[in-house]
Amino acid sequence: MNKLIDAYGGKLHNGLVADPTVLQRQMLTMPQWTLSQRQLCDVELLLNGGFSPLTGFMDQATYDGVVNTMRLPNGLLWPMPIVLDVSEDFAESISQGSQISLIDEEGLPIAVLTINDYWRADHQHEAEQVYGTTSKEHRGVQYLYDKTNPVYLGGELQGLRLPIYHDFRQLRFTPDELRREFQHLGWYKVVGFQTRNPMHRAYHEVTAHAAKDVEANLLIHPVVGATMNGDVDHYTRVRCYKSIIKYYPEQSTMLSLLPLAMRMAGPREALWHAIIRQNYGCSHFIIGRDHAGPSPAKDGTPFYGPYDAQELVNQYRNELGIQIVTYPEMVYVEEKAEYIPVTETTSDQHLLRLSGTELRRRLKAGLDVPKWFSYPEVITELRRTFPPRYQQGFTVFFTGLSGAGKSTLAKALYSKLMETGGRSVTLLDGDIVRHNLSSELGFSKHDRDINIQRIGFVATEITKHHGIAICAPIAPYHSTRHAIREQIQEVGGFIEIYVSTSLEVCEQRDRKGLYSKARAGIIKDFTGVSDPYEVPEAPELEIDTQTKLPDECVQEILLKLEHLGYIRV
Ligand code: PPS
Repeated sequence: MNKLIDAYGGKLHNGLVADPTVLQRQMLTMPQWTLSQRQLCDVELLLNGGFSPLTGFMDQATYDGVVNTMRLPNGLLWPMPIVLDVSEDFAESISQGSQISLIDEEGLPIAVLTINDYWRADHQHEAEQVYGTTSKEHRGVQYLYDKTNPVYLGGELQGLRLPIYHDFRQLRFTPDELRREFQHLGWYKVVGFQTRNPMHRAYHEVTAHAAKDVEANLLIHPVVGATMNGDVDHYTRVRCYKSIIKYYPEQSTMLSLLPLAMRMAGPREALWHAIIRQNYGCSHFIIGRDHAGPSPAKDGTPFYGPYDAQELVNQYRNELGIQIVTYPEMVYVEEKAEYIPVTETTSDQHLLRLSGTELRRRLKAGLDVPKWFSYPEVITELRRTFPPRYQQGFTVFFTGLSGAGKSTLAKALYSKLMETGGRSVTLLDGDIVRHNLSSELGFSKHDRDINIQRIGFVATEITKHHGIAICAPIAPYHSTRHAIREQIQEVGGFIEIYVSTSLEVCEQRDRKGLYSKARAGIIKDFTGVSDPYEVPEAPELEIDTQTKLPDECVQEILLKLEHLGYIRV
């Protein structure tokens, strides 16, 4: 089984040209398509043989066959459509038979695609067939509807190079390299394990049991390609995987990273994962509970049954060149102080489980994670990435009219936090930003949006690195505020404070004389006078500087931050 053959017995595909120099020169005159992260992952697996027997993107007939019947034109099983999606505009520049250059985000040429087919995608039909639902609450479907381009291209690939990685190089093996490594180690039976999560004790139980049951070596083969929002980043996960290898019998287990972009398509995805693992040289593949299942719909209904993936793969097991090892959920039984398959538990036993949401809550609150759930090394790694709230970064975002008191409050808050010490605090006041970051911008909607996006970018970086950003622009538009809230909440806290001082009071104060100038028409597009201000709908705090002194307002903010857990007063 260690010969370099693909999942269906052919030669493992290698799509790289022997001498890239000539091709690279020709690419200069071709239309260029910048590959998204997902597309780059697909191209890599098409080129390195991970998607064998596929050697390029599917044409329409192949795509239709795969979407509707999970089969390639030659009858072989293949459950996932693999096409290159491009924009309408880009599609105007191509024709059948033409060649395009595929580049990565840094502009590095990766491959040439010779187009043999292109067509308008039917995303709804694809969602129904591949995901079994058209609900955008399914993360894979949401990606299809919101992030997948409308025109699909099919054609053959000629690869210049595989994408370059600088992280965990010693753990990145192509199918060819991994098979050679198995051969080198004398591993003739290898059971593969797929994961996109940090591995805790239950995962260890499943994998160790599987390896023992089928008398095989174990390959931990986590996906590290484009992941979905909210997943633990692969850097953290890989450090976790590295730390648990020592819990397996010595020299029994290997870790290798798979640059796959998951679709979260449950049963179909499980089948696809099995075929890919055979290409990577595994003889067996583990399918556990809810394999590749997305998070459930908002009302809690899961998109697939917990064992749907096992059922589908079992149905086709005779057609696969890899053997499937299925496992029920492993649960911790308190009385026995051990993990056992849920199917072997009795109703009088206490079963302990900890959901991902509960784990996140405990990490955020700095609470204990029980020993039965995970390993200390894994929890240490997770705590480094997800520190408790009071150690996380956050952004305090003041918004309100000119003269509302934003800068005064921002400065006072800055001083109070600096007085307490122990945190790095950055003040991004409206005027400071305009002077340093956005000096060329005016006050049109377009320019104001760019200004706020820049503030958002800087605040996101500060928040990500566990600092505190205090921003105080007018930020008059709801949609822009919302966009940066979403961006910042991915990496830490976002506390919006609406400084609701009325236009009349701001105008009376008129500290900088700008309102008089605006009324006289000397300043155009002035917020509140000749330009809109959209009042925030649900800020974390609303502060009225008309009824309180600045010191009182700052106390209110500090108490709110403490209440939310971001600081400890
Ligand atoms: S925005 O809309 O968020 O990009 O505005 P911001 O960067 O906060 O800049 C507001 C400061 O610029 C001065 N200024 C104006 N404000 C509003 N509208 C117009 N047309 C305008 N022209 C100049 C004003 O001093 C604002 O400062 P603050 O601190 O808000 O009073």
